Amino acid sequence: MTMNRRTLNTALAAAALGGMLPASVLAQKKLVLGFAQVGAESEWRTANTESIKSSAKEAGIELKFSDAQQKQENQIKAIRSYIAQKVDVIAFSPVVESGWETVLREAKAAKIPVVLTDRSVNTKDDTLYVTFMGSDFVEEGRKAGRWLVEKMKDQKGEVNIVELQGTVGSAPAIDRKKGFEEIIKADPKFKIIRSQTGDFTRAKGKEVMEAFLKADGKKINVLFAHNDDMAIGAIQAIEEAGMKPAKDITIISIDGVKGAFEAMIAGKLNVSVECSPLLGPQLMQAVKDIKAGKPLPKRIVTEEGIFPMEVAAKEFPNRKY
Ligand code: GZL
Repeated sequence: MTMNRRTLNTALAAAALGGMLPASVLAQKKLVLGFAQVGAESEWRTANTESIKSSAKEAGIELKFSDAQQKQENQIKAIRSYIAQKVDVIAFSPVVESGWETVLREAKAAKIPVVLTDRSVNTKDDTLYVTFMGSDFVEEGRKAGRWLVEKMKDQKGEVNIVELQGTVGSAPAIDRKKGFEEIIKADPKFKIIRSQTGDFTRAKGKEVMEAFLKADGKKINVLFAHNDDMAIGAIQAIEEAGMKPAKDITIISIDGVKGAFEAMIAGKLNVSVECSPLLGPQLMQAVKDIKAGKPLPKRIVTEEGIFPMEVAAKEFPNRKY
């Protein structure tokens, strides 16, 4: 005879009341996840935070969440507080690649598993984390480079590029630069004439682009921005300098956030390489799998596309972030 869930629950409750089962077994303890977020620096980050919070709720996982305002010391403090609170799992998106081994060793000593999301860390000891889930930033840089090579294939003279880098020392900034340069180095006409960090924010992106324009103005043919927010800031600077974004200066960026689609539909951005922030569901599944003792791959890569302005209007209604 099979019992349905309701009957089973009634029987279990009766057993507990009868003192046969401890109530704690019934009121299954909620899993607790401590998440140390980078900050709120970009549209991408806002969407990433939303994905994590809504997925935790949906999964019935108690989420302890902190915003480090892009400061490593704040992320380390948050991780230490999660260790002290004895959470079940710790997850975080490391603001920069280095400086994590000490705190990760403390988590390991406390037997609290750690999941890296979005960005990875520099460590030789990969027992310090269970898995790293996120994009392949080198491939994102390659996609940007391949799009530019194709776009400029009939261009005879020099192609002068200015680059707005992401946060100094962060995995996306290091790897996107690496992938982009790997592709464009095949043709000497491509020259990166200026490169500086805009820290992934619109404000800094605009400020640095203003300096680039002051120094090289009409000489600039292309802007490669490591994220859409810096590209959107740069677009404002280009317009204020009396030039036409996406026409006088070809603009390539990465993330694929709504603001980028709006800029492409307005004809001010040429292409955005997708970098999905929607890691929440995968993270919650990983938390449950870890607690259920299931093995996880060391690396889980998010699949992503590339969106040139020609397809932006058609694709925009499908965008989830
Ligand atoms: C990439 C993520 C980057 C985004 C930026 O996965 O770490 O950080 O590209 C965000 O928009 O600030």
